[in-house]
Amino acid sequence: MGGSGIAGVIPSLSSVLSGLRFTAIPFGKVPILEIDGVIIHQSLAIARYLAKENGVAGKTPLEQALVDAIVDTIDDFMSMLPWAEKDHDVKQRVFDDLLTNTAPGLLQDLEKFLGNKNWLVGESVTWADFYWDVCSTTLLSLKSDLEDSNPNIWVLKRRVQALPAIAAWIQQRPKTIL
Ligand SMILES: N[C@@H](CCC(=O)N[C@@H](CS)C(=O)NCC(=O)O)C(=O)O
Repeated sequence: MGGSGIAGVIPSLSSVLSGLRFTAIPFGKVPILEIDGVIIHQSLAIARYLAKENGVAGKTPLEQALVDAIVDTIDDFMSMLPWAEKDHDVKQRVFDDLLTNTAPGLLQDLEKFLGNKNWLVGESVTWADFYWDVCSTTLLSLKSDLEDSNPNIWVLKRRVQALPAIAAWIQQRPKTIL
């Protein structure tokens, strides 16, 4: 800031934005969730908090550890995808490679972990199942033939989407174009 006249007393846009960045968005990234004036950042920390609050984090500490492990396993793969790569050709090549050569192994491992169970962990739905549903929707939008093998994890996806609250949300949520 600085200068004389009106320009000297009105803060510049950039100083307002940088102020917002460090007060409202502590680490400068979204998503964030504010609970009673406390801001939580990091999507998985937010999801885990909401899961605990709503009884879908796993019934025991052991189940919760398995839920976290599955979420982190799926997230490891989703984070390898170079979403922010600016070079279109490089981005396309890395996406193709990961979806063709790496994703099938992950899906096979998830299929094995799920086995014939109804849910990934425990006897009822957890946020690991929700996370699988969300991430697999993205994966299918990028490579639809991933659905051609590992049938049980796709049945699980449909099971999650058939839950009344999830089905209602799918009807009303905004459409996202990748
Ligand atoms: N690991 C973080 C990643 C957060 C993140 O990278 N958010 C992006 C949007 S998807 C962002 O806010 N970018 C703004 C920036 O980097 O300035 C999470 O899962 O919340």
